[in-house]
Formats: sequence, structure tokens, C-alpha cells
Amino acid sequence: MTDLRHDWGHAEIMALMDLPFNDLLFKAQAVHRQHFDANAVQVSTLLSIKTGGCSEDCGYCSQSARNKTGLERERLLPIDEVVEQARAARDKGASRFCMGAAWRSPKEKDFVQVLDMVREVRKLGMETCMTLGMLDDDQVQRLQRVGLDYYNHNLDTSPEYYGEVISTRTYQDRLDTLERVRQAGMNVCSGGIVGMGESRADRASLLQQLANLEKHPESVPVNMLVKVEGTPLYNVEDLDPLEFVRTIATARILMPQSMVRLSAGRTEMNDELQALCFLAGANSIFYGERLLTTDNPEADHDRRLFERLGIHTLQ
Ligand code: SAM
Ligand code: DTB
Ligand code: SF4
Repeated sequence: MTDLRHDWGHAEIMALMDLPFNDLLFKAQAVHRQHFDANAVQVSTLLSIKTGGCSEDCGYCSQSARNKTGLERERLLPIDEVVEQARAARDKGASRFCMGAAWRSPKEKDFVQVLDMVREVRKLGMETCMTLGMLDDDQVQRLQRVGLDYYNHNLDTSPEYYGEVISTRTYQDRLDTLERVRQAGMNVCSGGIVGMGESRADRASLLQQLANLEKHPESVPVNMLVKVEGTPLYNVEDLDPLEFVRTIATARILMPQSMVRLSAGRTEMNDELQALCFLAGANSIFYGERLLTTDNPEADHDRRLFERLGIHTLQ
């Protein structure tokens, strides 16, 4: 049965999010089981290939030059180091390697090196993902030609709340980049961040944007804000973790065939909360001790968690 819809109304999504928790989770788990092995999770490892000094003003980000976070700015990593890290991630069981750069958009001299990174990481037999900021038509085509599997570009929040978080690039800029990636035939990875002081209506609106794209993103990362000292969002009030689970469950129902990624914020979650996220339909995670600039659970801990839950990883 294919039940993919692209015409979700905001009120319908709110009605799902407002359901009693058990009803929402039951629905999400039922949808999940129609499309996926409920005990399988895909794991990707992240690497920051260019850290810090970013010209954008994203209010959550440790890497914006405007945020005094004490993060040391680094140059683009040499290709050998990237390949070495990818090999190590593969040997620890990751099937996809995601490379992120703190750019508004890539410059030509860096971009040619990035293309080499995709070529070399693919030779290791891994899937590749890049997140480099906004792309133009020429850049998406070149990434597609070297075989990039996924491009990650998040909408981050609702169109209504967006202006509270970022001013240096517009929502439409983001939609345009996603459209280019889609047109070039690459897999789209797009999601957002929860816990930035937005309302449930905003979370519904973000999911509405993602679900009503012409094609659902193949991968939907749901990040819990990692509060970084020195960023404008450092002191935002904590969100009820069950609201995070509701967001995952609703993403699963709206985008039944997409991989929903339980992304940033896992170090602040206990195992039981993560188990609820898997029950709600999350079926991928970032694996390895580091996200881009912040910590992620130890690989051993995740392996133990998977064992306790009877979860196996997808290759
Ligand atoms: N610079 C590129 C861009 O923003 O398009 C790519 C890298 S950027 C760090 C990738 C994504 O990581 C952001 O869009 C955001 O959703 C997520 N992210 C960054 N900082 C975060 C934080 N402190 N907590 C949760 N998610 C975060
Ligand atoms: C995504 O949605 N989450 C990842 C990945 N895409 C690139 C990044 C999370 C970053 C968390 C903060 C940090 O480590 O700097
Ligand atoms: Fe720059 Fe990306 Fe961080 Fe925004 S999220 S400041 S674009 S690195």
C-alpha cells in the first residue's frame, strides 16, 4: 500500500501531534511496520571537514563567527585525513559517511577538493553525504556526477519561527537548494531542530513543509537542540523530551517511507528516551563519539543499547 501524501494541512498535523501519547505512538509504530523492519537502524558517522568561522548567524550554532563559543577555526581538512576517518568509521560499522562544512556556500577552490573527497570515500564502499550550505546548479550537478549519494540541508524550523533563529539566509534560499538537489537526482536529507523555543504549532509547520515537498526527503534528521555556551539559544528553556518523541512519531506518519534520523542531542537523552524514539519510528542515528563540533554517545554505549533493544544495524 502506498499512502504517500503531499497535501497535509496544518490542522491535520496538529490533530496528530495533540493525540494522547499512546495513540500517537501506536499510529506511528503501525505506519513504521508497514514500510520497515521495526528492529533495524541505519548508522552514519559524521565528520566536520571544515570547522568554525562561518559567516552565517544561525542562533544555535557553535560555528558561526558571530557566536563567541571558543571554538577554534580550522581549514578544510586534507583528503588523506578524511579518507582515514571514513575508513575508521566503516571499520566500526558505519555504512554512510557524512561530511559537513561551516560554509554559507562552497567556494570553487574548496569545492574541487570536496569532489575528491566524495570520490575517495565512495571507493571505500561507503555511502556518502555532504552538507556544505547553499549550492548552485553547477555545484549540484558536479556532486551528482562524482556520485554523491545524499545532500543534507535542513529547513531547521517553521517558516514562521525561522526569523527568530537566522537572518543571513532565507527560508526560500533553503527550499531552492533542496529543489536543486532533487532535480539533480540525488537523495535529499532534510529536517530540523526541536527545542529552540518554538511552539508545537511551529514543529507541525516544519513537518508540513517537509512532507509537502514534491517528493519526501529520503532522510529526515530530527535534532534536539544542543545548547552551546556563547550562542544566542544557550539559555532557551528545556523542551519536554516527550515533545521530541511526538515530533519523531509525527514525522514517521507524514513521511512513511523516509528514514527518520534521531540526530543531535542524544548525549543528553537516556537510553529509555532513545528507545521511545525508535518506537516512534526513528530508524537511523549518527554513530561515533563526535557529531560535528559536539559530543555524541560512545560507540560502545550505542552497541550495548542496540543489544538491549534487539536492534540490528543496516548495511
Ligand atoms: N553550514 C552548513 C549549513 O548550515 O547548511 C552545513 C553544516 S550545519 C552545522 C548542519 C545542520 O546541523 C544545521 O542545519 C542544523 O540543523 C544542525 N545543527 C547545527 N548546530 C546544532 C545544534 N547546536 N543543535 C542541533 N542541531 C544543530
Ligand atoms: C543534521 O541534521 N544534524 C547533523 C548533520 N545534519 C550534519 C549535525 C548536528 C550538529 C550538532 C552540533 C555540532 O556538533 O556542532
Ligand atoms: Fe554556518 Fe551551518 Fe552553523 Fe549556520 S549551521 S552558522 S551555516 S555552519
